[in-house]
Amino acid sequence: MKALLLIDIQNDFIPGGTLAVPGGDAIVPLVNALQSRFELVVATQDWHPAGHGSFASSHPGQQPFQQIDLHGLPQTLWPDHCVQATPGAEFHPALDQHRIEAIFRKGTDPTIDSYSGFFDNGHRKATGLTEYLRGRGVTDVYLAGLAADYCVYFSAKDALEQGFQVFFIEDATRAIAAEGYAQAREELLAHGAQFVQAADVR
Ligand code: VGL
Ligand code: ZN
Repeated sequence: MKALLLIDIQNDFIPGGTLAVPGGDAIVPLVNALQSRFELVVATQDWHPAGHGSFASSHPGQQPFQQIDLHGLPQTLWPDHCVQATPGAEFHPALDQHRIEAIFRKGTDPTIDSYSGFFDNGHRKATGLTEYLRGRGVTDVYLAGLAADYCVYFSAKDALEQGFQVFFIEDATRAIAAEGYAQAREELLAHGAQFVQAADVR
């Protein structure tokens, strides 16, 4: 049984948003077409409280994209993004939501970031996504969404670790930075992930 996991297709990650992923809007038609090929579609939503510890604005003197230590974990600082209940946190208006059966929100703890849909960055707390998918009999997880080098990558990595077969739908993702994505791709391949194109998903 396969499931489609839609990662963070939210306004702030789309051109015009505060943490725009180049070409992020181009994936939406592909993602919409993909949904009918799956019995189960699940989404994640980056959902930060205002003043989240991953925001550069929470650290006087620091700038977005600098690296800091956040309570013992390395942290890239980001522009404020996906603040709970703001328009930037909403799914892209063109994203077809009617087949999304569950939404897993992450990044709600102000003290720790959460790129993966499965765990926070310290692997301290689970979101419940693993049990949800297992409970539905899912064996194969197909990933699409934003950003390829952050939340899609970390979700894919955790999905592999949790024992799922992982299919990364490459043309239904976009990266923040090409170098980071190239490295992430190599690592996922080495751990058994498969990279596929949307047209090849049946
Ligand atoms: C993401 C950076 C910060 C993502 C979320 O969805 O890839 N990236 N928060
Ligand atoms: Zn975030």
